[in-house]
Formats: sequence, C-alpha cells, structure tokens
Amino acid sequence: MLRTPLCELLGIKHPIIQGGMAWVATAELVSAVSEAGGLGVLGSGNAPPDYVREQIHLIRERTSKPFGVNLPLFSPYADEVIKVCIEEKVPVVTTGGGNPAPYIGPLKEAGIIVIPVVASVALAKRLGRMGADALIAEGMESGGHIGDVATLPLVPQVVDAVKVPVIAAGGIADGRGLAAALALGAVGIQMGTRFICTEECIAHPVYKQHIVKAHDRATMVTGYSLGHPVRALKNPMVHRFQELEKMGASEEEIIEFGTGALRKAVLEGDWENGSFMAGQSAGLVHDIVPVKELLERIVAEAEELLVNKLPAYVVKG
Ligand code: TUI
Repeated sequence: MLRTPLCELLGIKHPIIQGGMAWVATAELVSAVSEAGGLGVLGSGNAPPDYVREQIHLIRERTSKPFGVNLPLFSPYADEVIKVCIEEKVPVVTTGGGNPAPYIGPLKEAGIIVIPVVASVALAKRLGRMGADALIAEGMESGGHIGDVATLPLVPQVVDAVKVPVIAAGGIADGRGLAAALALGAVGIQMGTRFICTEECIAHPVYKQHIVKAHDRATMVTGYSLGHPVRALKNPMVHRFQELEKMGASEEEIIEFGTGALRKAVLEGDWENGSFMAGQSAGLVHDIVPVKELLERIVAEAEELLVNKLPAYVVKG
C-alpha cells in the first residue's frame, strides 16, 4: 500500500488522479477509475451543462466512490457547468486552461474540494492563497492544452512556493513516474494519456492503437500562434494545422479548421482529420489493460522502487 496525504484529502486508495480529458473521460472511464481506488474525473470540455449533469448521474449509478469534474475555463458553458457541479454536490472539481479564482469561493462554500491545474509558479501562489485545496502542477510534456515549463523543474518549484499539497502531471505513465513525482515533493500524480489505453475508456480503437505504437518523438505542439498550444500525436491533421499557422492564416480560419477535430479522433478514429491529443508519455504506453490492473501495476512498481531499489543506492560511510 502506498498512502499519501492525497489519499486522506480525497478519500481514495491510490494517490492517482485520472486527467479530465474532453470526450474521452466519460462516465465509463471515470467510474472505473474511482471504483478501482483512484480519482476518476469527468472531462466536461466544451460540453453543455445538461450533458455534464447526465454524466454525473451515470457515474453515480456506477460507483459510490469519490469522483471529480474537470472544467476547462475556456468552455463557453463554464459558469453553467460550475452551477451544475454545485447543485449536484460533486466531491471534487479540477480546472484547467486559466485562472479559476472567481469560482473558488462558491465551490468551497458548497463543500467541494477544488484542485486547479497550474502551469506556472505565479498562478500556483495566487491560488494557494485563495483557498485551493491542492494544485495539479502540469508540465508541457502533457497532452492537450499545455503551458511552457517541463514537469521535472515545475513540480518542485510549485511545491516550494505553496503550502497546499501538489500533484504532478505531464509525462507520467508508470510506477517510475509515480516514484519520481513523490521524490519531487508531490503527494500523487495525474495521468491522462495512460488512461486512454484502458479497456473501459470509450476512445476509438484507432486512437488507442496509435498511442500504443507511439515512440518518444511521436507528439508535437501546434497552436502557438493562437496563444493556445496543444500537444497531439503527429498525423496529417496536425501537419496541415502547422502549415496554416506558418502561412499566417487568420485566427478564424485556424479555429474553423480545428473545431471538432478532437471529437473526430475520439469517436470516429479519423486519423486524417482528427486531433489525437496525447502527451510525451505516449511512448511509455505499450498495452491496453483494465483500469484496476493498471492502477495496481503502477503502485506496485512505485513501491518496489521506493522500498527496495532506491534505498539500495544509499550506502553508509
Ligand atoms: O486543460 C488542460 N488540457 C486540455 S483542456 C482541453 S479541451 C480542448 N482544448 C483545445 C481544443 C479543444 C478542446 C485539452 N487539453 N490542461 C490543464 C492546463 N491548464 N494546462 C495548462 C493550463 C493552464 C494554462 C494557463 C492553466 C492556467 C493558466 O493560466 C494562465 C493565467 O491566467 O495565468
């Protein structure tokens, strides 16, 4: 058993959070992760509030364990989704893609645990002071929308800057990553890409297979010109996206091109036109397994490192 303050804070068995990936992290994956002792997190993406409420009900039909809802702050429905989370009394809300300061008060008043994703020390300090219960420090190895600092330097700098518990994310897909995160001062990890390749995840088999096949340099980042960098698997779609950016296409043209691309990847497995968001850890993913097996494997690997392998390097004298 591996117990950290994150297990106490969230009432979970393993100190592992599943990233709230839009379209991918539906009730199926979320309930499987929570049932298996991690924290499943619903990806609300740009979805309307009715969809989020329906998914929350489905999660509750499948598990009585704690779960979370992720809200990307650039969602056009952000205010309404927050309202749904409060009405439904969801146990945990994670946020991403911006500063959730205005939402922290109302969520805390409703008794909800608030865990923002941060990509910088400055925002971490501000949110730590404002009453966030914990912070997810997410490095630019992650898939999807990213910041510009890597996990290895980001996590310990955030740990040093705040008083609240810190969860490491970005580039983590196995027990080595979990042990390393704990060594950096984190109380647990969040993983996204690794959870796509599970049996319970509804992502199209083509999506899963491309992650399993991926190597260390299989991802790239587009969207810098929009101020919205996104990491995804290299495919015909991201290469065309990059060309548009290089040609100086207008923001409207680029947004039109990108709209709906994640849905095409997740639901249709459309390798030509889809945005297969994934982190650099894709190169570490070699199989598609049940969630429970995955969590147990990762924790066992981290324990073996912490208890046997690493202490053997410390010699007396
Ligand atoms: O939110 C994410 N990753 C995501 S959300 C998403 S949904 C989507 N995105 C694009 C197209 C279609 C759908 C895909 N991936 N990760 C959390 C995250 N948050 N990463 C980085 C940040 C972040 C960045 C800046 C958090 C705060 C921030 O603050 C800026 C500020 O105001 O200081």
